Amino acid sequence: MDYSILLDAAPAAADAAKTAIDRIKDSDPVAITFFIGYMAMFASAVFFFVERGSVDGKWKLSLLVSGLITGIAAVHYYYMRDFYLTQGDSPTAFRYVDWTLTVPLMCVEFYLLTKPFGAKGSTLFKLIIASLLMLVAGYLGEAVYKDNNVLWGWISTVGYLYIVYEVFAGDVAKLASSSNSPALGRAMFLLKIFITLGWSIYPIGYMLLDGNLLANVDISIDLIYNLADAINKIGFGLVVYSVAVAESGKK
Ligand SMILES: *C/C=C(C)/C=C/C=C(C)/C=C/C1=C(C)CCCC1(C)C
Repeated sequence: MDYSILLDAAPAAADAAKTAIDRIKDSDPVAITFFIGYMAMFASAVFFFVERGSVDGKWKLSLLVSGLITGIAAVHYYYMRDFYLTQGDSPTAFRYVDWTLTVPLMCVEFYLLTKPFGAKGSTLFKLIIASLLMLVAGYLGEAVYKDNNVLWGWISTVGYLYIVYEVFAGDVAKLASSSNSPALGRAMFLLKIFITLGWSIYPIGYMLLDGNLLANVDISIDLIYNLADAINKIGFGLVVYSVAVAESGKK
């Protein structure tokens, strides 16, 4: 048995471990946001699961979905944090696996908000298809056809704009305007803010890719994505939580 390969590998492994510790020691902001993201997602998931007990019937499902979104993200942040620390590179595949699970769940969340006012399953279906187009195209541009990331970014944007359209003028908007609950009205207003401002942080991050509009700006794409995830997953979860509490008459 030839053990020399192990001896060769040992210093490399030690190096990788050292860089991980060095990154934290050097207060690498990206590494720190992966840590904070992990803990914040985890804590939010616990919060949403536990708070299910304090809201009325139909809102329990909404809080369960919020808990799943942040819980799934917590698991991915655990791996992304590790990947970033040891490889010093963007965990693009983990990132997109996470989004592919959590973005459709966010669409379920929008659907559940408008369901009491007659939202149809077909609306949910359209939102999920649009979000998948957005994410698959984004992944192809970011990981597979990097040289053509601008083109794939535009294709992805078509999916994104369709979701914006649904929320502002399509089915989701029509239903929300037919409700007379002030709490739901407020939630729908905030939903629009999250979809237009909160979600637009992602394409801005994407523009940092080589050859894209902001390629010369010296910011880590992960810093932008981590910030956006915290705002959108935890922030929107809290919006749903506040409607749920208000509608449960337990303010
Ligand atoms: C929890 C994760 C969320 C809410 C992720 C949302 C992601 C987007 C809205 C991504 C959008 C993109 C574009 C509109 C164009 C460029 C490629 C993407 C995938 C970054």
